[in-house]
Amino acid sequence: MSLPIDPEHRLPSDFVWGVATSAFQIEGAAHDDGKGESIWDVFCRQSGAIADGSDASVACDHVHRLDEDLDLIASLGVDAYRFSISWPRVQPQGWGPWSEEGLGFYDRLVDGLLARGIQPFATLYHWDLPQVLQTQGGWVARDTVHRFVDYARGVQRRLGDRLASIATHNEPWVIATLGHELGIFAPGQKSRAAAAQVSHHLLLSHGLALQALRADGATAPLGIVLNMSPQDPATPDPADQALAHLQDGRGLRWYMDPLLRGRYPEDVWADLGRDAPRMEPTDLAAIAQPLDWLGVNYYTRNVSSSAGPWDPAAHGLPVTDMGWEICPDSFHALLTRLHSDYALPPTYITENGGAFPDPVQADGLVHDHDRIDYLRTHIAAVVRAAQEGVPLAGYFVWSLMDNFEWASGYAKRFGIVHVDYATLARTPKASARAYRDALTRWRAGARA
Ligand code: PNW
Repeated sequence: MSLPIDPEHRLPSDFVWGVATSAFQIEGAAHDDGKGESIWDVFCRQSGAIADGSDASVACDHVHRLDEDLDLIASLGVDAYRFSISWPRVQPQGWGPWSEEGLGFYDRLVDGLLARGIQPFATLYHWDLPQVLQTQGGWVARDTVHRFVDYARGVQRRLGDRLASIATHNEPWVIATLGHELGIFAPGQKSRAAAAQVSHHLLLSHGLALQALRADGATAPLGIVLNMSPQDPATPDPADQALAHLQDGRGLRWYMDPLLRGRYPEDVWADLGRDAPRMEPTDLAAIAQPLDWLGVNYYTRNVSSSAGPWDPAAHGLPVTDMGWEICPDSFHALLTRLHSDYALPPTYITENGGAFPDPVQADGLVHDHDRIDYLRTHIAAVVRAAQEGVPLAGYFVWSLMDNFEWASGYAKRFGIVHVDYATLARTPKASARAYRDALTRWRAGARA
């Protein structure tokens, strides 16, 4: 079985194919020399926070298996590897002294990628805030914005000349909404006002970091990664339509409008009422720094129903193991909509993939045909959008390997490489081979 990525010059010949991970989800080595605790280390100890009661102190033990994992990435034939840097591993208290052990780890990761001809795409913040900063108010506190800018400058000083790309934040909506409004992700707060303030501070820290890194002579292209789900009304009923529009405002326009147009969407601001964020007069201009690139993470669409939560499985629609509807047409619709509504910079699909049960078969292999199908149809949506003029520059599969899926623990598997958590053995699934073969064929066609 293969992924028929059509190679007929429909994508730029420098289109970047990659795989993605994040630090907390794979690294382990949570208590290694010099590393500080993150809010996720603490959150995992809260009873009931993680579905299987697990934590990520070992995870995939990536820190201690770096060379093996570098060879694994190289074996996939990808152009690029997207990873994140653990702030408390390199700056244990979130400010002040740096950890040489921590910085040295990322030095070896970046050099190991470059030695194998793989472009390092680094994300500065994929949710693991140093716990010391949380005790001082976390992202609700404006001070954290300045701590983040200092951290970004330190990383750039040490690694910047060797990175192919730097993202400030991964999915500010998830941090704000799941972490501070719904309380199902770290730090587990439940306040709409706190969430709104956090979203503003994340955007502001992004903009100020871009200014600072550019002033420091950054050479790597700078961007931000947003998660996006199209919002479809459950019925033509005006109440459902209005809800879908508001959900789109909260999830997509709330981030895209300040980044690309220098203002928050009025309808969402008005809906927040007294919960709207406090800001200073120059904040919006700071947020709207020119982006060298935009990252889009897509998994599913959302259906808005004024009658309450809408479950795709209950409507007979195909879903992944997360219960998320499999909907490649919505992916294509999202990309063309972004292109018509905004002046997009070069845009990368920084995450796309699916969780599936993935039983190991009698032959010891994982024949994950569901995942191959998911990747095939979603990559086809990307190719179609690119052909229609959407400025797409690359695509990253989530994820390189099975890992700690946040509040779901280890039960949900997104990897194209299987991880046996008893032995930590890595075994490429059928999807890994299909992806590699597709890239090989695409390159042959792109050169022709
Ligand atoms: C993203 N939602 O998280 C993250 O960037 C990854 O770290 C994660 O493993 C992956 O997607 C799969 O979950 C999300 O509920 C988590 O809308 C939740 C949502 C979206 C993205």
